[in-house]
Amino acid sequence: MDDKVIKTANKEAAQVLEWGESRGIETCFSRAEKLKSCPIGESGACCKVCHMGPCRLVGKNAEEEAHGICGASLPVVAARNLARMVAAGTACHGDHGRDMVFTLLAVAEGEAKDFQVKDVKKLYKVAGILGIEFEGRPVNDVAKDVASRLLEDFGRQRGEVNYVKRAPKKTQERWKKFGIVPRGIDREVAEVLDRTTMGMDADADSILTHALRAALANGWGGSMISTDLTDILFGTPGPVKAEASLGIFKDDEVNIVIHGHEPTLAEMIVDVVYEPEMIAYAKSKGAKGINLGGMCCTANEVMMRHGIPTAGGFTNQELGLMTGLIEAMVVDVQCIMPALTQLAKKFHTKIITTSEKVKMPGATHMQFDEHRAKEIAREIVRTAIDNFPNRITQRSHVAEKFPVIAGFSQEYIEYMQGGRWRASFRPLNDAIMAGRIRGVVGLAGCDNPRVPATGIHKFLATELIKNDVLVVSTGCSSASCGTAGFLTPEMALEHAGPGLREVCVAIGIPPILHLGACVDNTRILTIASAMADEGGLSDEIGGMPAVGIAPEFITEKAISIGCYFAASGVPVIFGGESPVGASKEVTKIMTEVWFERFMGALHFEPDPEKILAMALNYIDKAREALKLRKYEPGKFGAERVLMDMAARRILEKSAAPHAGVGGINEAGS
Ligand code: NFS
Repeated sequence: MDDKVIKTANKEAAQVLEWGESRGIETCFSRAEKLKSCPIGESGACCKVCHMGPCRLVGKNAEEEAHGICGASLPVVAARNLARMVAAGTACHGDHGRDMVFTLLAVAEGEAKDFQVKDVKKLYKVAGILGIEFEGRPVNDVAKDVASRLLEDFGRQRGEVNYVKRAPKKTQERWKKFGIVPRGIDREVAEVLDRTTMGMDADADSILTHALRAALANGWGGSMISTDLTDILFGTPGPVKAEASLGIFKDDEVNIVIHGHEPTLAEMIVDVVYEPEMIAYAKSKGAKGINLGGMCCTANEVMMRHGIPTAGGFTNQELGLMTGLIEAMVVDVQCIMPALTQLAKKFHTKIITTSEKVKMPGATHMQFDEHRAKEIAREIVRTAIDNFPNRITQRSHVAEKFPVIAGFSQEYIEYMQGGRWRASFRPLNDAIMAGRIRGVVGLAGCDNPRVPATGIHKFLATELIKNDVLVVSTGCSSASCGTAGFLTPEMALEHAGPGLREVCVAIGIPPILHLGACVDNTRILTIASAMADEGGLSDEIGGMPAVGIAPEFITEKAISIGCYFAASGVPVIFGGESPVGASKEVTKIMTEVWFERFMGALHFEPDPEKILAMALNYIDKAREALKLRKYEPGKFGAERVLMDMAARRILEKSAAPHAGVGGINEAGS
């Protein structure tokens, strides 16, 4: 294996990296090589919660014998470390959800004139879930009530987070039994920090149980709120064509990258770059036009709704900058490498920060405010255009880019299985029962420079679909699959097993469905709940032939996501070394004990082949427990015939219920 392949499995990324390395430019890849991680901290055996330490709980019998100065055991220290990661991840997604609530509230109160409720149908759906009357009422009144009700989820001290009731009854019963129904998002985060400080909870199981409660406050709270309100404000996604690669930048146009997570400013920038005056302004500076691209989860948000191309996930952010073609990288929140501003000094790129919560020395700060959204978006785009004459790089290092089909919301997946009038999960459940589809895997999470970045995603994506496993992807995993050219219907013909291929061809979908950003992992929760309601499989989320995999995880957010899936009943496998690997007891709680209580688990497994084997084993075991037909490639049981596209079009002449639905749309149409 040569050097570039070891660092990143993405050919275009390797090309840029090679160019940068020949000029001595530092990136996360070179830093990952230089900075060896501390094995004590890496495995969760280091306690830093007070100033008697840090205490390092190491030694031959550390599990039983090692203690911190206060007496905390290794399992307690490891459990505390994991719980604090969950709290941070929940806080991060929770804050994102809160910002979406404030935006909806500002829109409903007429204070954010540049936005409006785009998906009234989804607003009514959410109002219905929350028990808010919507019929015959002005849209903004309903929106105000929805926003106000969801805002209560953050500060509630007693009771339950609103969306808990969306889970299947049996799943809720398990949560009640073990005391992990989340009350308020902020309360659960605060309690993790409280419980895990020095001299508090000294029982690893108790600490981890509360970590699950905080994680559920993310999955069925912060993140789910974020997904719903983003759909309400900007439209529920339906299939859309786009492109993915570092090759999306154009030599003769002003290139702007929107990077981060919150879609509010990004939505405005999408509007503004198409304004004739703005294009004329770009031409006045010598450019042929304006080219907008995305990075990380902001990319996923605007790709899902507008077909804006993505330059890739987390590890591509520095490489994008190194193309020398970007006039402005506009960042909002989360997963923004502090290295960007140092690197930008070597090029003409302006790093523009836009959030109070993310400031960087060396960046230009242009504070976003939803009350003056378009005005600020125009200022940002003009700043990028003004920078075009400063560009030194003449030509892109990378030419190749890949087509992508994105935009699979729960609403669209339901629609595609029966049309407007018969939308349901019946065909998917039937296909699983008959063994055409072996099971479902959520392939999610970050791409990591400590492994051949994006490579494990690519390996698992191809192997899973080869094994007739339907893959749904989110976050940087979607970027990894997209920049590899995997998010197309052709992927089914070339790589999927016979059963999955047949289903994909019948419905006209790729075998890997791009569900959106990391907060949109909650779409998987609501899809799994709908499948449980549909019948024929498990009557709760637990026990479904479904697994979550985050093969290159990096962030605390990913840990929080892994925990809310585990608590909801999904076995989850993370790649890389376990952040609590030092403690056998903690490992056992997260795998065996959680499986017994919730039918979910959180494993850490560095070997991609083993990850695959574990996932297939979980799926087959679930099939067996549900007494489903034994999976055999190419051999299926009887099932209902899926409607093909042609038949569905005859049935439906009326307008599609969701943006982009009714066939695959070209970007922007
Ligand atoms: Ni998810 Fe999205 Fe990517 Fe990881 Fe970061 S961008 S929120 S955390 S690195 S998948």
